[in-house]
Amino acid sequence: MISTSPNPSTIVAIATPPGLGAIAIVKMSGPKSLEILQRLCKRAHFTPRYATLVSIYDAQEALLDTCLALYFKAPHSYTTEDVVEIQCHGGVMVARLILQTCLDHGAVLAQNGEFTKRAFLNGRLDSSQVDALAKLLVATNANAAKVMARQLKGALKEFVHAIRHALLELLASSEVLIDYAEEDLPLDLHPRMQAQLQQILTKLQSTLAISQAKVPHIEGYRLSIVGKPNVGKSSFLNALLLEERALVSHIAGTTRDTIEEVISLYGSALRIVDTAGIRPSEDVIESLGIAKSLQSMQESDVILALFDLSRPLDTQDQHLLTLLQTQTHKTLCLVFNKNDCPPQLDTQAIIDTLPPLPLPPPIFKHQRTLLAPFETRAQAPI
Ligand SMILES: Nc1nc2c(ncn2[C@@H]2O[C@H](COP(=O)(O)OP(=O)(O)O)[C@@H](O)[C@H]2O)c(=O)[nH]1
Ligand SMILES: [Mg+2]
Repeated sequence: MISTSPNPSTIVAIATPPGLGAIAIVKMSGPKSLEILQRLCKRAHFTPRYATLVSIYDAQEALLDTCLALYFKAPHSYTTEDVVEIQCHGGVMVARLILQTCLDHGAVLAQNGEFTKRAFLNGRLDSSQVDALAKLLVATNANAAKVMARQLKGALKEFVHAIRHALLELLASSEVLIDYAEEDLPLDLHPRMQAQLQQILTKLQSTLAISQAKVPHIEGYRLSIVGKPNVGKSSFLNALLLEERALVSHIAGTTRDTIEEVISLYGSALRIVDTAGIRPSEDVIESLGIAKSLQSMQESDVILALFDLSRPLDTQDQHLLTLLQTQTHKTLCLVFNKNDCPPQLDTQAIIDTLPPLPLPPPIFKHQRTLLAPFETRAQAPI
């Protein structure tokens, strides 16, 4: 454990974001927390971990609010110090007045993240938990929030401790092997150690593989809609979003820049990118847009490649197919658009050109539901 200062200050901060709301929370941590609370409320006794209804007064004894106060006695608190939480009425003013009174009574304003810093320095949280907390606070999808909640509760910490413990035991055995090489040691000690080491290695490798597979599940999937100009990419984006987000027109090259939108799908964030139509172009601006389309394709987990069912395969489609052939490690979905028009495209020729498709990520097992809004709309002439 890293030791903290022997005389820590008592820090105070408003823990809730500013703005209109029913409740705001003022939080204190440090040796003077209880004394300051007693002065705020003119009340001597607080039972640790019990909510107490109190009236709070400023230094001039003017009533500020009627609040709920919670006192956590050291070391049974978030920071392991004496901690006080005052739940006052929301809005910006009441919490600010209570904060100011705490400062008047000797507390100092907490730095950003200082409560968690103290929790870490005092051994309440380890670095995996601090990391989880930082990610939990900015989580934008349900999966990320749930994974980080487990990590914050100590799941990763326990796993690391278990591995460390097993490795320390192996270290002890290997020192015995070296120091007492002449003694009558069990004959199978060496192979047993090798087997244990292999077990640890397998566990670490499988955990790493599972964690890597979960990354897009937590951070979200990136999906690019690509195709030649005018094939219906922007229409497809709008159909997925159920809103007219991107401009749609019969003029080729309408979408110059990539357009990104995030939707939440089965608890995961799905970042959908509509791209500029890919074709050989002399136009400087269009070429910049096409370069961004290619980059977006490289960075995506899933590529939705659109083809126009109402026209025969042309050199622009072939150019796209050549590019798609290089994206073997990606999940590729072929979309044959404009199925309301008489078909002219040899779809089997396109499928045969491409390597076998890898399995889609788990989120796309719901593909039918995902495409439902589009299917509904695509049936009507656009
Ligand atoms: N008939 C028909 N026209 C479509 C369909 N999807 C898009 N379009 C039309 O195709 C043209 C180009 O669409 P757009 O989405 O801008 O294509 P993008 O250049 O690939 O983004 C527009 O006139 C659309 O209305 C479809 O499924 N059927
Ligand atoms: Mg477009």
